Parts: sequence; structure tokens; C-alpha cells
Amino acid sequence: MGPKRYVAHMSAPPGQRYRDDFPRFGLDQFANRVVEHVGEWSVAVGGDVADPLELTREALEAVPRVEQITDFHCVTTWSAKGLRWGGWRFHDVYEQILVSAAQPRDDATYLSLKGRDGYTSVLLLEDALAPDVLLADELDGEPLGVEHGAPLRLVAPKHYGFKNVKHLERLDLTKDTRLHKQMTPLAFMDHTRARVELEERGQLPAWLLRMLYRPLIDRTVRKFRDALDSRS
Ligand SMILES: Nc1nc2c(c(=O)[nH]1)N[C@H]1C(S)=C(S)[C@@H](COP(=O)(O)O)O[C@H]1N2
Ligand SMILES: [Mo]
Repeated sequence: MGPKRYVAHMSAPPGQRYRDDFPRFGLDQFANRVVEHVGEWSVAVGGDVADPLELTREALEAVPRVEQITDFHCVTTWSAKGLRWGGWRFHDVYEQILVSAAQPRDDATYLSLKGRDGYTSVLLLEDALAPDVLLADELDGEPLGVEHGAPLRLVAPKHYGFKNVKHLERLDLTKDTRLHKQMTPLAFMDHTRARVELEERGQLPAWLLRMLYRPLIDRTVRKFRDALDSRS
């Protein structure tokens, strides 16, 4: 039997450590691109579809709202516990709106996502259609704030944070992953699926990426917090 003090961490996925807060986070180059709250919003949907469309809030209101409590895991090894998200299942939005209105082609097997700050990422459509993947506009019962992705963000809890695109501006259903390439400064940081349970952190062994990423957490949290605090 191991020492008692480790018991609290037993539920963390491999290589992850829980922290008490949920910091604003991301790649350095996005720290200063604070997306201020936008009143009216819609998300463009395109790619390999017959009919590109604008997904409006009004259209989403026809889809049942859901609430979900899930943990959040950043690839740099920090995790946040028990976040209560509100919004819509991407699966429901896809089945109830996108299939009939946009008519994606059969070979559109990727979901590319773009944020208003220019950040992009891509998921397998199959992964995005899992029941715990949300288009979220609420966090802990409040409208989503600028720090966590207003007005709408993706929440994909089984995938590392870098797939959970904030400030959604555009979705593409596509056969081509190059349309919105993963936003990684270095090739080894990329991973098509980035599943947390399998520790798919990137193109290098997970233990090595843990070691490279962990020292970056504190300074990144500070940088993102300072950028938010000093905005005019
Ligand atoms: N638009 C946008 N989405 C983004 C990022 C970003 O910089 N811009 N950073 C990603 C990374 S690396 C992480 S860990 C999470 C952080 O989400 P949070 O800021 O709500 O904690 O957002 C992801 N989605
Ligand atoms: Mo991250």
C-alpha cells in the first residue's frame, strides 16, 4: 500500500495534477489577444458541405440545452476539477441542424475549429460526436466570460485542452486536416486525437513531453492573467 497522501490524486489521468483554480491558458502568442464580449454572434459552418451556413444563437435554441460537470486537462499536465458547463451537445447540433441544413459530404471526417483570436484546432468528427462534447456558453451557471471563451467554446473533456477551442468563429466539416491546421509552434506538439486517457500529448514520448511542458505552466498562467488584467 502506498502512502495515504497519494490517495487524493488517484483519480487524475496519467501525468496530470489537479490545481484548485481554472486559469486562462494557451499558447504564448494568444495571451494578448483578449476577445472582448461580442453582442450578436454566429458561427460560420463550411468546408466539404453542400450548403455553408451561419449557426445563430436563435437556431441553437431549437436544440435541447444540457449541463455537464467534467474535469479539464491541459497537455502541459495541469487539470481543473468539476467544471459545470452549460450549452448544447455538438452531437445534437450536428444531427438536428448541420446534417440537413449544411449537408456535409460523406468524406468530411474532420471537424476544424477556429476562434476569434485566430486560434485553430482539428478533431476527428467521430471524436467530436461523443456525447460529452459540448458547444458551451455557460460555466458554473454564469455566461461564459472572456477568459474562458465567450461567446461560445468547444468542450471536449476526453481530449487535451488544446482541442477545446474558445471564442468559436468558424467550424469546418472537412476531409482535409490542413484547412485549419493544429496551432502548434513545433511539429512534435501536434496530435490528431490528443486523448487524455491514452496520454496522446504529441509526437514525442509522453514522459518527455510532461518534462518539457511542466516548467512552462506557472509563467504561462501569469502571462495570460497579466494580459487580461492590463487590457484597456
Ligand atoms: N481560441 C482559443 N482557444 C484555445 C486556446 C487559445 O489560446 N485560443 N488555448 C487552448 C489551450 S492550450 C487550453 S489549455 C485551453 C485553455 O482554456 P481556458 O483558458 O478556458 O483555461 O484553451 C484552448 N483553446
Ligand atoms: Mo493547453
